[in-house]
Amino acid sequence: MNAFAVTTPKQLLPLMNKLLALTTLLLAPLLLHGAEEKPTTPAKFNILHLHADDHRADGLHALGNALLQTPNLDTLADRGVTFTHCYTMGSMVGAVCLPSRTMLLTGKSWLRIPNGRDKQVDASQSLPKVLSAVGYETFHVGKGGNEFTAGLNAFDTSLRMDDHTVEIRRGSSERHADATIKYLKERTNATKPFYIYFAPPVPHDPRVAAPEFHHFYTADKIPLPVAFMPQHPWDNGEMTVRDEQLAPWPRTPDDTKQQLADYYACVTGLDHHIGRIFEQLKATGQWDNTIIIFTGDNGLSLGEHGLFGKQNLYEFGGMHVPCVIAGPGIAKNKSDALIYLMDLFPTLCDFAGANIPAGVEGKSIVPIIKGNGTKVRDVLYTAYRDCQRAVRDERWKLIRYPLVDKTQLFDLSVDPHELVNLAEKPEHAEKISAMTAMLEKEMANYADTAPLKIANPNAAEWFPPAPNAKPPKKR
Ligand SMILES: [Ca+2]
Repeated sequence: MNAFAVTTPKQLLPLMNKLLALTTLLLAPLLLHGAEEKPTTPAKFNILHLHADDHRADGLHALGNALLQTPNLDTLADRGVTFTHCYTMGSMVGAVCLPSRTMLLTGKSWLRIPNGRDKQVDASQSLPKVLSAVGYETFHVGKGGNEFTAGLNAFDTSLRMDDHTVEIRRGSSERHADATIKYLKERTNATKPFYIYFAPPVPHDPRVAAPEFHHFYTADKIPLPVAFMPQHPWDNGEMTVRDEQLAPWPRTPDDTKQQLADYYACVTGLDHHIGRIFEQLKATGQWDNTIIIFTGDNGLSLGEHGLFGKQNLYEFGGMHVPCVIAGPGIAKNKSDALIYLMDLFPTLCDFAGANIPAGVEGKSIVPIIKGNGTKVRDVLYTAYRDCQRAVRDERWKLIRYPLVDKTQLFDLSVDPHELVNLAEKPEHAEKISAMTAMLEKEMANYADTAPLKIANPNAAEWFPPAPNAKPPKKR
């Protein structure tokens, strides 16, 4: 059966009306004789959304990291659509997770969800509510901190596991998978389709997995990232945020390799336990009936450009995330369309046959998944607080740092790791003007009024804190 044959209400309406008329006609004699047959509703596919925490866009073997061992999640890329250019739009706080998750569950852009926190964001039209209204049973298991609480409360069941200590975190993937498997086992006779939002705090730091997963990776065998630098070339406005303090300054090759090894161990552990969920789906006959989505809430730098956090706009950095969608009726494909995580909101509505609520700004990527389109927007903008703004098209990318009056221009077609700043070359002045205008237009579209130039910019040069200095105050 084709997944989309049952999920496009406009096309289906005439057919459904005909079917209803036919059913009524056929059942009329039975009903007259007191028979108990009831008209059945069309079957819908289950939705399993696997949403990892701080998962890099290249964070699977199938997504380009040859060292990583992720055999289970790789099967999704082997049979579904891989979106290579998916992003979260931006963040007004260091915890990029928070607005990212709120945008996902509301379908709205970063500045239209106040600061992403529960009390200021309306959850009445959140994704679980919308899917529930068209007959889905909704289940969430995941972290409770830095989350859109009202959105989580909108699920029929929401299990929060706050895995703050290192020892508890070691078993996080396993416990989240256990809870999901238990849910699947206990609903074997359920008549409703499910929407599962599986969102464990992995591979977010602390980067600890069960020992068997750490054995897969030896630090000295891991190459340094292509864009490794001991220090970012200037103050990007968020140099000492919590995540950046996870590694010493200047960044060292040994420490960076160890952090990569630990991160990879967590990813492989997550993949292993997701494999157990897949087995359970197969055991209960749901595998062929379930659309599976794998994404991350935000990306992460791991030594690139001297950074270790998600508070930056580099491609191998904070906003770029993995996105793979597989399931019934979805053919294997790869798309470089510029998409946002919030596009999943209307996409899931289309899968489920739900109307998209007013105010949703994401765009359904179902046409791309179906092979009926190649893109949903021409350019993509990302933002971090008031200190970084970026815009990219298929080839060019501009990053602007207003607080220190710095600009970067990259030709991503030849420089995917963003190593050669063309903004320093006068022949690119025209391109910078065009990209700046493009950025201003996107900012206006998303109600972003932050200035791209300020009157008295700070000095760009940056000096790391002394090794034993007190951690800087949180802003
Ligand atoms: Ca995160």
